[in-house]
Amino acid sequence: MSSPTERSLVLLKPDAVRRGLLGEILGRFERKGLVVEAMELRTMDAALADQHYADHVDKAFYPPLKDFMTSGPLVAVVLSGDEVIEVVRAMIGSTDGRKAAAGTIRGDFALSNRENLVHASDSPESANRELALWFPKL
Ligand code: FUP
Repeated sequence: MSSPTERSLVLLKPDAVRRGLLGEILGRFERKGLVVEAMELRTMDAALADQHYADHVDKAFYPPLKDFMTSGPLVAVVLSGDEVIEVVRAMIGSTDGRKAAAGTIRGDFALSNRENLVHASDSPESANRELALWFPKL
């Protein structure tokens, strides 16, 4: 028996909305063969930011990150597909857009360690936690 298809929580961050890159980014995921299971335009409030970034709240970079993430609407997406968590992480590239490999989303479109366009779950454990936070009814 095959295991159920994996899911990842992906955020197209406020810079992606402001820069008009939603279609470009979503199109890459669609062309890869990943499936959009749910999608919503939302604005993160302070409480959701603190929960979503629970591992980072005490770090020096967190206050400006929180300001950025709550600065305007973002698009929250549930993607599914075979090994979607690892596949999407490879497609977005490393955190710092200046160092991310060309061909990745951050490598092609971001020049910042903070405004890096996309969040994606980095493990099955974080995917479960983040999916429950963003899409509790799913
Ligand atoms: P990633 O999983 O690649 O999004 O990276 P992290 O979980 O390490 O960091 C989460 C977010 O914090 C990044 F997307 C951007 C922000 N960040 C900073 O603003 N400064 C840093 O030095 C590191 C991360």
